[in-house]
Amino acid sequence: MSSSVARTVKDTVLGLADTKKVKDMRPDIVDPSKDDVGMTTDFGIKIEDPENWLRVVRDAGRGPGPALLEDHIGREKIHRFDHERIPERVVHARGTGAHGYFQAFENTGIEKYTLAKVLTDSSRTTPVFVRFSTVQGSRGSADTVRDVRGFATKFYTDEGNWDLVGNNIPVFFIQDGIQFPDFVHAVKPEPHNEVPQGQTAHNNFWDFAFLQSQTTHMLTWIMSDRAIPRSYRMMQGFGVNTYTFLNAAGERCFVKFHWLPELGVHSLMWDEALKIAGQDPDFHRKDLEEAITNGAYPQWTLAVQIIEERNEHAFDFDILDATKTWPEHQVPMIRVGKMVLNRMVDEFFPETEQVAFCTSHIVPGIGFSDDPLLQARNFSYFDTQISRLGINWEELPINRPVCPVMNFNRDGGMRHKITRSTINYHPNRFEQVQPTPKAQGGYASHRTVMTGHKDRLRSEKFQEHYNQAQLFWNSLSPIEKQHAISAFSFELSHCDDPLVYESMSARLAEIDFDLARQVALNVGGPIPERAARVNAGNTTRGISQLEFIPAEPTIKSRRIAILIADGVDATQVEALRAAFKSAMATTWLIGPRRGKVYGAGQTASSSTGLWADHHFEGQRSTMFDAVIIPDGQAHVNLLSKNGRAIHWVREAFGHCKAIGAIGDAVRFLENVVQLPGITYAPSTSDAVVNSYGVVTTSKVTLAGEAWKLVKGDDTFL
Ligand code: HDD
Repeated sequence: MSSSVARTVKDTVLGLADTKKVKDMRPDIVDPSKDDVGMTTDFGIKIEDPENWLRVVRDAGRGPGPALLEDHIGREKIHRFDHERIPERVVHARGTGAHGYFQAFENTGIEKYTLAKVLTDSSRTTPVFVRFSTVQGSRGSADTVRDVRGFATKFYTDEGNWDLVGNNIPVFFIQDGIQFPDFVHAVKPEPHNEVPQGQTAHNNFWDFAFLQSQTTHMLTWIMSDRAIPRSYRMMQGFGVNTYTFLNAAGERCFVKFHWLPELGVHSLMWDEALKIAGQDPDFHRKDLEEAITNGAYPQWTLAVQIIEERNEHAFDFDILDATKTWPEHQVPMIRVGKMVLNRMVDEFFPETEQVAFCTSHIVPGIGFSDDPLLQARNFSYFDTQISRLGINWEELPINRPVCPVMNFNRDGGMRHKITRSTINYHPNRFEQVQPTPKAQGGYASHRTVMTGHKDRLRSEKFQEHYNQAQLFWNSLSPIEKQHAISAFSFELSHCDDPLVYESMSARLAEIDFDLARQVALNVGGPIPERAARVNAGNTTRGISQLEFIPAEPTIKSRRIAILIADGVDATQVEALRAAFKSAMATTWLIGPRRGKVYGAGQTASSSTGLWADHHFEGQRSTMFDAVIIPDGQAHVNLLSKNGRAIHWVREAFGHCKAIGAIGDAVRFLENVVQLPGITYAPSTSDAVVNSYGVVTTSKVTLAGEAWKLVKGDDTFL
């Protein structure tokens, strides 16, 4: 009964999410809450007893004897269980996904470059499925580890599936896909002991990183705050590789894809990320679910950078090199549409685990470039799906297109489709299943003249590995640089082979003298006397996270803790909750125990009281974006004697979170918690201001959303 009620609510809330894809999958959904059949085997017979194996009962007094292999019902159950696991993804094993839609903006002018209707037709809503992931760890690893995040989008367009398989970082470790197995072996847990999990902080990774100087630019990104996002909803996405657009006139240009999050780009602090990995390893997974379930649908703008064919060689880097960005001051962004995620999956395995992306899935108007990383990817993804899911993986509900599929590909393990025809080849005497001319939508590759000789090499510009690493470094704000220095130092401290940490810290002098010197000091590397190369101080846009603060900061979907103890001003707490709710933030009452906490004048015997969602130990400050302490003399006295409550606020301060206190609670902050740098508002006001934000009874401002980019005070952690 209760589950059917919950189900109805979910469907109503997500009514808007009925995209063509969601409808397409509906016949495959079974709903046990609406069951009128009862329990059956997989071959459909009704089961009488699922709890007792068929046994030999010798006589009434001695109880049952041997179990019989004959029990086909018991055997089927065990067989099915024994084979539940499939190989996890060889990289990006840990992830989560959601459904949504994409809609092109009007009048973007993008049809000048591409005939892809998904991008040009603003009247269309294209269903999407997005899977976010980490790279290094296995399926059960923690969400908040330092790592690149995968950002893979499947567009179910009317012209077929387009998979944009990107990351939250715009460049990659290597330039040529032939090195991918070596790179992945080096980054993954070491072969002799399978350590470490969810980390690059080990000898083999940094050994490879040093020996392959092409990784340098990527290293600066993954040691920055980008590699510890606050939420999947607060990260950029990048197609990384260079693709091509083809327009109706048959003209080609080069393109890079970008996702810009509506909420801005925000990160955790490293100490926070470490703690959350233990306190709640599913932090990002739950965050996405919480936002979507509460109707705070995450949203991104899709933007493209375009380089016309005639300008391919006009840059001092090779535009087909995946270790290089196209600096925004040289190649501007064109915003082409928005993506909204508005529906969680019904079941994780058939949707999120079985979704399978392929960079080779593109639609008319989009093409590949000669980027050697992309070319290798185009082979690798299809191939890996065969070992993960079998050759008919494209027939699985989550993977099949929403447009018609018709061809003579046949058979193979687990074929689902039944084709009614005497013909299974082309051409055939009945002219069944004809190709579509280009003018009517048939996919045609760009006609390109090719001459050359076979060789294994990279272009000269591919040999330059440090310019953009330095550009990235110079473009960070001072505090972001400090964070990156700490990150390099943490990682290299975990390498115990001096050959590794000494050579790698010396390499950093190619990027920046100060970076190299500070890291070397921290990790015991050779202290450089000068920079290995001149740093002219060039900077570019789109690097520092400070640039991604939304014009109108919002607390929509932010988690706000309200600390309470007996004697709290309960009316004020209710008012706070209502105010935050109307701003679409979630509030959580944290008290001395989960259960009833009584406000001033409330008693256990009356049916009043506030329900604390967690006790101080149950959810730490790390789980929240801001904390507010309401008024109430007795409650403040109790909090003042509670070491855990005091630590709660001090830790929030150390992680640069907005902290608010009202009335008597100001005394708690001032005299007991003793936070430095706080301007206490006049006693008549209900606001407390710290350098990280303003909290009032109706509003939390997260210091212009730059709140994580000031240096936290380590002494409070
Ligand atoms: Fe990859 C998975 C992103 C280079 C081979 N990759 C995978 C996923 C993402 C990326 C987001 C997870 C997809 C999902 O959620 O199912 N990969 C990238 C990016 C790259 C990149 C942005 C650089 C531009 N990858 C890359 C190379 C190769 C691969 C060079 C091989 C030559 N990637 C794979 C794979 C995976 C994969 C082994 C594992 C699971 C899967 O494909 O479906 O084939």
